[in-house]
Amino acid sequence: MSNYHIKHLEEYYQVYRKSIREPENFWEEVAEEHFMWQKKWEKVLSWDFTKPEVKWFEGAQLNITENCIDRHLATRGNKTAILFEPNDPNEEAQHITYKELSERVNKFANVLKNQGIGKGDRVCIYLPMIPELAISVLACARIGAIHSVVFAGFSSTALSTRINDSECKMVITSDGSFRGAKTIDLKGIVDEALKDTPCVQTVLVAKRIDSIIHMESDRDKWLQPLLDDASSDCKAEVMNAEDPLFILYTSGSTGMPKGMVHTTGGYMVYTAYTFKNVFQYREDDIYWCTADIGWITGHSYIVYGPLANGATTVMFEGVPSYPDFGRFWEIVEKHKINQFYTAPTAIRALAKQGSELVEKYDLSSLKTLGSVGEPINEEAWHWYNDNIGKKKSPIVDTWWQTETGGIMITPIPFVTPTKPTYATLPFIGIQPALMDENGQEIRGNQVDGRLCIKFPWPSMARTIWGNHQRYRDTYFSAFENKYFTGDGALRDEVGYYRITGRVDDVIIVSGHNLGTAPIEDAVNEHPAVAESAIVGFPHDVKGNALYGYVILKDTGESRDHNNLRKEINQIITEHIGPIAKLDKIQFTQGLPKTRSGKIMRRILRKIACNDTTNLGDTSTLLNPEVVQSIIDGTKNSN
Ligand code: 6R9
Repeated sequence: MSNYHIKHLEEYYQVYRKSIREPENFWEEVAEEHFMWQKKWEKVLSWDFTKPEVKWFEGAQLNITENCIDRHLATRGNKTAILFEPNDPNEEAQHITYKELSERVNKFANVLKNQGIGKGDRVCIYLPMIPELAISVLACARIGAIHSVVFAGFSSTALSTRINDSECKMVITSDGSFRGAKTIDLKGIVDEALKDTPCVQTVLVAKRIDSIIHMESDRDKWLQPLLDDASSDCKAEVMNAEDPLFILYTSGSTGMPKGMVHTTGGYMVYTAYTFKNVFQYREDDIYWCTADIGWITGHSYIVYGPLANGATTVMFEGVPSYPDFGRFWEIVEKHKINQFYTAPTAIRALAKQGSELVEKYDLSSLKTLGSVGEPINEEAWHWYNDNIGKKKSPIVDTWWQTETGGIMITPIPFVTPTKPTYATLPFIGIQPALMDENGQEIRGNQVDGRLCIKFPWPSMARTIWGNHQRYRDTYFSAFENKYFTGDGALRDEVGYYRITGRVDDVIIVSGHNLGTAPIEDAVNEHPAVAESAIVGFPHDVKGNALYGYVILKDTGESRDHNNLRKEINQIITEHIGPIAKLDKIQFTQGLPKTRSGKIMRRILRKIACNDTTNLGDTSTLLNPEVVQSIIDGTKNSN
């Protein structure tokens, strides 16, 4: 038990050291004490990063849903497992107990079986944030089918690419979805996507918005009548620890998304263990992660990690701006949220609205705040800390990736002293390394380099679906015997890590390495600036120069752009040095963003280089229309 829940800094260092010196003993103890296995492993770990091949708990047998559901029934049967908060605040929230979850997952699992789905088959799930999403994920896991959740904001083209890549036999969707004041015709998007997906035999359709939709005979089936007829008893399929649990696509440097494959045993152990510690979850807490289950954050920290701990996890269907920008805080008050986990992009959007809407609500239940997805800039960090956490709830800035399956570098609340914009210390069992351009590890503190991980951890992705070579090339070829994250990081004088942004975003100006994130931080310090993105463009003398895209706060008054440019560069000079000054600044209304809120720098880079002939695939952007307006605005950059 002692290793499972870390309570102070000294204990963190102790447990950390043990996890590094004897990783196998360490993870074996965690796995043994806290999970339900049908058969124990023969070997805790075997690995070879040159192939690469990693196996955890080889020979063990289990089913993750027995760990997430069945084993809680005796003691937590009537406890809420999933608390569903609908898009419309006037629609009643649903409290789904562990007992009810068990029945619903079993029924759903039997429906899948009755429709011919078995172990190893791929099932694509394209659903909004409604209970059926979590339930269908768990139903697949129950019978050993591999789920591939596609975020329900992706277009039909993106959906069909993903369905075909992993040859899904079935698609689970809904008639439509609610998103703020809008309704979205999800089934229409699926119909479009399925025009060219010969692998799909069946489409199950959940009813959410009660719209009239086209049902393709022989292919499309309403879910509810099938559930009504199904038994609520479904034996959990026996899975090997290394059997695939799911595929989740992440975008890469080429147009083809990478289907990251996660396996069962190690993923379960690591997501459960990180959840417990990173959020300091206690038995009666109500935990809310605002991500969508379509992303890795939702897989690991809405579904699997919380449920494996018998937690109450909130699923929110809506958006932060509906019916107004106070919605998140209204929900915190309504459900007395104890842990709140969101993304910097949401924090910045909410901060832009001021603090009036925050002050209307009682946020005193909050104990821990989390951030994930991109570096959190200093201004956003302080706003979050001051206005939401009231300076008493620690912010856990959690760095990790779809590929890592679970949180890798993070403070542990009430254990690790936080520092704005720092993800702080490696989590238990994680061995980061900073590398220089010549492939050498940089030792000591107050250094920066490319962030690698030099030892396997249980929840790492094992391959890219159907393309092991690409897995090797992308992650294991840049640095010998190390997993390369693609991110840059610095380690400060006490050993805290700060993620400085994707290494592909590092720009070398006059021989100096400049990360875009710290420059953006500096620009965002200007009181008139809402958001910014920095890219490099070629320069005769310096090699590269810096181009800044800047969104101004909407104050209603007009500002002198040339003065602003001077002031922004003055702040950069103060924060980083004159070397980081921007050669060009373009004021814009928006920035091209991926659906998970990341700025698409690739596009901005091309525009800055005046190379707009081939911008690549912009169809998966949240706001494709913004691209043309930025191109049109380049003539006003200076
Ligand atoms: C979980 C998730 C992964 C990339 C990652 C990094 C960035 C995520 C971060 C962060 C700085 C943090 N990132 N968390 N950068 N600080 N706390 O977001 O997975 O969508 O695969 O993105 O996101 O660049 O490499 P994913």
